[in-house]
Amino acid sequence: MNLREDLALKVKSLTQLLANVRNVCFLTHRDADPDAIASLLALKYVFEHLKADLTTAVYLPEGLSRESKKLLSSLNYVLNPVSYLKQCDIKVVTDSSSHSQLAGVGSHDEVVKTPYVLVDHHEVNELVKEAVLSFHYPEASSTSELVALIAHELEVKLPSEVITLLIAGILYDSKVLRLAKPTAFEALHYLTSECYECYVKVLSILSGEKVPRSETIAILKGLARTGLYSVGDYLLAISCVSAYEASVLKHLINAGADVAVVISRKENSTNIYVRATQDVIEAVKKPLAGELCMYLSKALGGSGGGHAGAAGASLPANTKLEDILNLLKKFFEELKLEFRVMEEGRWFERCFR
Ligand SMILES: [Mn+2]
Repeated sequence: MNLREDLALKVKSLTQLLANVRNVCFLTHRDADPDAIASLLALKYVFEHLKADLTTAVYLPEGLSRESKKLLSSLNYVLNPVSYLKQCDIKVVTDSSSHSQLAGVGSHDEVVKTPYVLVDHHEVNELVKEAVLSFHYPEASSTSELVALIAHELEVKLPSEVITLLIAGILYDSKVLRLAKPTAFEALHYLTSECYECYVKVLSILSGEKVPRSETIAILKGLARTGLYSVGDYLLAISCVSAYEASVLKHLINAGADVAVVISRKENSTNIYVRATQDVIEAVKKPLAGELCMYLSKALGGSGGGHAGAAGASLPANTKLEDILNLLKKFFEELKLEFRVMEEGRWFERCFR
């Protein structure tokens, strides 16, 4: 029997089960990620839709993850979880694989013993054995896709915010489909045929918050001014901006630079920010960004340090361009990485006029 046939049978049992209950408690794992909260809320919608007089409560041990909070707030979804479960005829547990993930359940002993329905996709799951009904399909890439297929089987028409949540849950757990299984595509086919805009909305939420215009301008200016250097087989990008240095660095590294340096001239200091990729850090066997910042500040005065991949230095305001370039050259040559100019750019015009 394939997953869809098995699921169809279990959906029948679920409908029968629902006929005999009035109070349902919904639970998911601690620090609920988007798949956990999406599958929980969608299933709650399905239950309430099937039985209008149902009383439901949501319990989240240790609340929501950062991504889940962002997801719900971008959908203006107001969730009122309870801090204590008093009584339920049945529990519904989504996306959880062990008792410890549900630990900290603030509830009556009675609630702990209450029979539960499980919907989950974790390979190893100790909750399956005692469940009264378990939709346990390790061949699925997310719990959200299972809930979508349950809703489909029950012919429950989902509202757009629930569809959006489920798509987000599927994309989150499948790492934007890189780990997606056939059931994810089946579920997405169903969900996007119902609401294609929901998919577009999830993509925009996942691609991050809207970047303020001033930041976009700083990024584009920073990229336009970038100078490109080779250090051994690696690429070093240097730019200059007066704000949003971290965003410019991120874009330089995303564009393929192995080491990125952004200089920012402030009234009382010349600030240097450095990023280095794991590749180059491993090659030089040194906490590269931190050491470079320390090296510059020792030679020029000021202070500097940080991690292997990200660091900063604050140098004197009157620091000269030639000094920085000479020190960069020396630093990399001491690491046996030959320093060469590939394309000067015009970052220094902006920083050292
Ligand atoms: Mn999951």
